[in-house]
Amino acid sequence: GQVFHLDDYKPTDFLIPETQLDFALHPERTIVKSTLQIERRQGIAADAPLILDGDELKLIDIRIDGAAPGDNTYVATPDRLEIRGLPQNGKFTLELTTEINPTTNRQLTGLYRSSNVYCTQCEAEGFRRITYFLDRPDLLSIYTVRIEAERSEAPLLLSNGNPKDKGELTNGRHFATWHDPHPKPAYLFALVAGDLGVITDTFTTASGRHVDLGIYVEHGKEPRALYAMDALKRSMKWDEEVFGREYDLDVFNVVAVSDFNMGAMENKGLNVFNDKYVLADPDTATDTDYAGIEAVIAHEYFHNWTGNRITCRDWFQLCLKEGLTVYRDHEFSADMRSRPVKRIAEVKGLKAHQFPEDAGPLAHPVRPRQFREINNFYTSTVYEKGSEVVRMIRTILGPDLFRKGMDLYFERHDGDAATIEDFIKVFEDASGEDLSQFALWYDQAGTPNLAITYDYDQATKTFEIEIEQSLKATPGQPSKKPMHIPVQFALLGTKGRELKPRSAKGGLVKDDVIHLRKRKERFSFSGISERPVPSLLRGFSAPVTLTSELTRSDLVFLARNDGDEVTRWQALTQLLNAKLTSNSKRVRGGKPATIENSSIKLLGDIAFNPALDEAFRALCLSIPSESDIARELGANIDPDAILGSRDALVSAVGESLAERFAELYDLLDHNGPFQPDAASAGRRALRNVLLDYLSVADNTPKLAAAQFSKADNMTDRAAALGVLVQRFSGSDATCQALRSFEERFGNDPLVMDKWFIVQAMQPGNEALGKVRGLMTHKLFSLDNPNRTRALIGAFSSGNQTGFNRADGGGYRFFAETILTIEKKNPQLAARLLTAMRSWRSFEPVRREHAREALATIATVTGLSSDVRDIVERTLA
Ligand code: B3K
Ligand code: ZN
Repeated sequence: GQVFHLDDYKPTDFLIPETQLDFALHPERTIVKSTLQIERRQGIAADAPLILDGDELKLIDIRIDGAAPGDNTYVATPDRLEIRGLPQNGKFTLELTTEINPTTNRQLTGLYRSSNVYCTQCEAEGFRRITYFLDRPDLLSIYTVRIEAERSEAPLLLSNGNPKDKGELTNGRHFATWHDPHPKPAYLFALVAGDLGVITDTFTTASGRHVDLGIYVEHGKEPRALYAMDALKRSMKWDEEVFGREYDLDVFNVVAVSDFNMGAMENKGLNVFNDKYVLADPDTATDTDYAGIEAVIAHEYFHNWTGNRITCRDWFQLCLKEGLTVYRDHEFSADMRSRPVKRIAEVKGLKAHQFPEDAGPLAHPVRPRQFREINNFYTSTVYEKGSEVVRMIRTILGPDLFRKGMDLYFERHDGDAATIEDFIKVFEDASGEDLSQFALWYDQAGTPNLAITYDYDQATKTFEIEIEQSLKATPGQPSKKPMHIPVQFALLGTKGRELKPRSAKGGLVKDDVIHLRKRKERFSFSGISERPVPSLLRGFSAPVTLTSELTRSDLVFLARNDGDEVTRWQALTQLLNAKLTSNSKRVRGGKPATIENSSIKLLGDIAFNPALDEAFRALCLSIPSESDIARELGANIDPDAILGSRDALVSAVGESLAERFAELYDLLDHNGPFQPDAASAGRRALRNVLLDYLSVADNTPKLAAAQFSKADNMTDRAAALGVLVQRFSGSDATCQALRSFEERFGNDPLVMDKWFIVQAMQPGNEALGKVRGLMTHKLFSLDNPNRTRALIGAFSSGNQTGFNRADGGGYRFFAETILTIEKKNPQLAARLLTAMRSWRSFEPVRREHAREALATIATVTGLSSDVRDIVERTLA
């Protein structure tokens, strides 16, 4: 396939200031007529051809200034339209008519039907599947859209912008016209038509604009959209208060559809959502679902400024809108919930997804310089690491200069298709700082490691920290330059008191931030009255790993006393990881796991400390997952040994603390109706982690079965079902719970995804047979991304022992299934396939099975560019 390079960027020869689209909707034969006002750019030769993008298109009619062009002046293929001999003055009207089939479109990009609802997904390059166009993000146009459909089939007709006109036609058809006054790139175009229920509300902006809000869902599901509406209004208000950004249209609509490749899409004024990120009520949604809805609603809304008003010049700049918007939605959730708990969750997510991506064959910079398939670059590096980079700018400049830079960004670039250079420049101009070294964060792939050593001199009361940064080679980047890394820190004395240095020498230190800029640097702090324990990388101030010479007792000290919850949690995690990895090696060598009483005591003291937030206690008690342990080990991974090591710790802690855990479990039981707020969610999280310890300690499904049947909300029900399947698969209690769940929710596929997921995650060799069996379930379909992710995605990316079976059966099944999915939905198949990116870190037997499975995919001819790109980079 073709490789695209950032360095090849060239503006278009032509502009399209105005676009008029007329849709005559039909399930199999939709006619699209587009009328484009085209202008040749200044300085472009008069004989320059106009070359438009297409994808599986059929051209029915073409006119230039109303007349049919001569046959030899244009060439139309399904993926391209080239026109020569254009009017000399370079200004003309191009009318194109194409025919498309929304029903057979199973790749879910362009115009398709989901449960009889017509909807579109155009980012990144889906608009070209609707009509021929300059389908690139730097081509901005003002759109007017007229939609015509059968009223009985589609009483609802939506597009971007403001509603202009509507009316009845003959033969039971009707129409609506929409106009979006804000110039936008084609990827933000959207159309939705169908028969849906709605909830409405209003929002008045700070400057008094009245906005009508609508959330459209399947009939009967309206009450389940109320939380999303609440989250939307809070997002609109927050963006005014924190970033000074107001909404800019008369309407804002959100539509939930059940077949969607990702979470949601920020189309101007008409966000289209995966129903998973809209629908919630206590009976069907977990606390995690509520938090996800709040975050994704906010994310898509925030794109209105960071993405839509200011878009990307080209797709290499994707992190310009995605990293920044993730940063904004993280800040929003932190303000709505508990900031430290939210931050720890982000750090866990980053380490679980982005660090392995950066450490494996798919590693790429936050701003890649080349790609074969852009859809494979909507990654956690672009999104989550991209957000970390923005967060570091704030840490380096401080909140006031950061806000000044953001204000300048909005002022200077409103209406632009911008670049990362533009973004960095606003912060340089606002602060006077030189960020050129910092900009390497956008260019260098991989997770830097900081190796840290300390030295305390009692006589001079001086504490020294030496930090050496290193960054391993990644694909295409053999050697790396030192980066500017902000390390937020404190020096802790007895009982965790912060010792304030009188002065700092050596490298640059400003307030509580060490600015590491050389490969190796020393920072020396005077006036330190006692030997301190350093608390480093507070708030996880940079996406790096640390190797420090902190002793076990230093870590225990930090886990008990650090005033920063993130470093406190990090110290505990580091302690547990050391134990879990050494035990994994013991178990693999046939030796029993060992556990010190001091670790158990530490966990108990955290669990029973009423001064700590319950959500924080839950995070501490959820010991590192099997994949966390695998990542710590890094090589020669044996998932069965890891599971043995982890279970040994859970059962030792559970057994030692059983009585007091049981008391706390009862104490945390709630009275009164379910509330989705952060404090209530934290209490449930703590109680549900105790359920696992207690069940393992007792070795009976009784408590989980009781919780399952008593539960009045999905969080507690799903947690109990998880314990039953993880710990007691095959027991009567587990089978009965699975049956009762299916009876109750069997007509709601979205809820049944939880039932598929929990079974796909059952540890051990039986999981594969389970998954194969569930693929024949009447609700299961490889056509639907949510179902596919629930079963195949959870199995391959969440089930360490079941998927990575020693006999390779999991990999062979997966390869086969990927090839089936690929024929319908290449984007989904490619995304799922990234589950195999860490194949080289397994022990030799599994590694060889994994390589063979990947090779069977790679040898298939006619693979989609999506899957070909992933499989080849994974094997490279
Ligand atoms: N911008 C979309 C992602 C589109 C993915 C295209 N393959 C959702 C988001 O990040 O908000
Ligand atoms: Zn986004």
